[in-house]
Amino acid sequence: MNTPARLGAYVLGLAVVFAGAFGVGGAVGATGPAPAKNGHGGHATPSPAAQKTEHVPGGLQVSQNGYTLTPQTTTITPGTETGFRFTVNGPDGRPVTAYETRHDKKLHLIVVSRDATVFRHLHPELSGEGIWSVPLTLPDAGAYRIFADFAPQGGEGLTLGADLYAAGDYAPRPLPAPSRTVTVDGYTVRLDGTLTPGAASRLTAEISRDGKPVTDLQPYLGAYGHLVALRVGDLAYLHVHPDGAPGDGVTPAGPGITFYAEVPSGGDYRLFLDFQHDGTVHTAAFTVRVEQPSGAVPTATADHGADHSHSGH
Ligand SMILES: [Cu+2]
Repeated sequence: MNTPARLGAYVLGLAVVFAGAFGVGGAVGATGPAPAKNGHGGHATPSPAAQKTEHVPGGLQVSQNGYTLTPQTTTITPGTETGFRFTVNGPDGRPVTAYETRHDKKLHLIVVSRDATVFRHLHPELSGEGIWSVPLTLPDAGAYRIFADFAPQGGEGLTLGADLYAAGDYAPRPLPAPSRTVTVDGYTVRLDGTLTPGAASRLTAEISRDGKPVTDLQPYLGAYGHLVALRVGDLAYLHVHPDGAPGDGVTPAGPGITFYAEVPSGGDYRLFLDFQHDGTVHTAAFTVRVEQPSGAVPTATADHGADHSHSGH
């Protein structure tokens, strides 16, 4: 958390999370709308723009690059604490037991309701056999998505997603209206910045309490803030960390936390910001509408056409 290299990794992570499954090995290409392998005389190095169009955002797949998220529990009772267990099975089929530590933890577990209103950010315990477990209580019946954000030892970071169900009568909630200011636990958090599809976009969260800027935020997971962004509709997962880190001599402990985020498309997003103050972690949830630039082809795919729906090609 206190080295330039680590900071670099954060920034690099932005590029990897949404811009690039290309960072995690060639196998990923097969999951996207990849160009025909035999065609075009074997492009050894497709342009970065072309790569961008092929990647699949994190969290949409239960299995990727040989790693599979395997919940041992898929249905729970709402309002009741459940010992939620899962494994990540590696290419050999066995539970992975060795992980890289990233952002202070070996694995980050995010649980979100399908309507993107309920959010949990948990850090399960790992047994020697590779079984992760964590107490989990979900408030309401319905469908949930779990995300395991991790890197196997020596490997690249992955976010795998799986479904989880809380039994009972389900009452879906409408998406909260877009808002740049939210209040949580007596704190007011304002979010500034414009998310632009396909580009690293600067976001700033400013935290105040009782009308006064909070300037003594506490480090949480090696940062002053921790932001998860999910695309509404498919819960594509974007894990973003701030620009700067506690103790680097330049990053203030509030009131502003700066992030760089890259979203893959226009649409609605839910952003969940964790921050720690006075020993407690708080989560501010925003709905952000991202405009697709008018007339813009998402990336440099004009030659092949992003929507050649009926053309015979
Ligand atoms: Cu975490």
